[in-house]
Amino acid sequence: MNMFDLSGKVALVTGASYGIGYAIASGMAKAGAKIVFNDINQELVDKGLAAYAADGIEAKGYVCDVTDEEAVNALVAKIEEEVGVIDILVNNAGIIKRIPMCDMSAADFRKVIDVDLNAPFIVSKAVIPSMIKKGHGKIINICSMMSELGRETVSAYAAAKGGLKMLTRNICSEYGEHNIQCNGIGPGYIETPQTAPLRERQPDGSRHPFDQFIISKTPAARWGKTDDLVGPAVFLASDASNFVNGHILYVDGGILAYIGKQP
Ligand code: NAP
Ligand code: GCO
Repeated sequence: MNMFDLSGKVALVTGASYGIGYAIASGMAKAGAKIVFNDINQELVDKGLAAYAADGIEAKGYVCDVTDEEAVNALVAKIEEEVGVIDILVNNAGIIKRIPMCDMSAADFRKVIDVDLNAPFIVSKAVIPSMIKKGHGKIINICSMMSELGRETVSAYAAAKGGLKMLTRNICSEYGEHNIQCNGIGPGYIETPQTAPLRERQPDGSRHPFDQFIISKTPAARWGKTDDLVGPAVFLASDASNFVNGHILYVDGGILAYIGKQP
């Protein structure tokens, strides 16, 4: 079972002050990894550091906007100097804007693409050279149900996450010969701040219509929890997945396999 041990590995998880990134980073820490994370401002980084410390995890946090290539290159150089070469990268940072496409500005569309697709390119490009020198590396891109499906109001997000699926496959294709495995995790609908608007109780105390819809579309009949993603992430970060490459591991309670319950 040592194949799942991450001891001696440095893991960078982007946007990991809370939410899915925090859970994945915490799980990797418990598997032995040294955790490094970034977030968009010092307040969030401090919030994350306090949370990791409360969980007994010694993490290092840095302020960095993942869309800023110069800042990302400086961050990776600083991590390599202060912590060590990054063995595991989780491209987790992401945003969503839920706006009907014809009402969405090009600027809003570009912003989502910038964070959810351009940034994983930028950060992966920054860490791959040292992974090649070291002779191994793991890149895990946090994809989505929207890597496979569309729905109203999430055109930019679906385009980005669909692109992220193919960027995952291309990094696999281009760098697999250097013993770098690049895979994706496709979470289903997970209880985090990002999906909180879809789960808000209605004024009459009833469940949000979208909440009820997702329950009917999920064989597990529940929203996912961030902890549901930890095992899959540790697997893809570990030696247990050294011959798994270009794969999107959907952790969705069965949504993609299911036509949905008859009303
Ligand atoms: P979240 O709660 O909104 O957290 C996203 C994190 O990324 C936040 O800390 C956020 O900081 C950070 N971030 C955003 N833009 C950034 C930037 N430019 N530079 C650095 N950090 C940035 O989201 P989540 O639900 O945990 O989702 C994490 C990832 O999983 C995202 O890629 C999301 O698309 C994906 N995902 C989520 C679900 C779900 O159901 N929740 C399902 C599938 C996939 P701020 O607070 O400043 O924005
Ligand atoms: C939405 C949700 C989804 C989830 C996730 C599903 O508005 O449909 O935010 O996009 O965030 O990506 O996998």
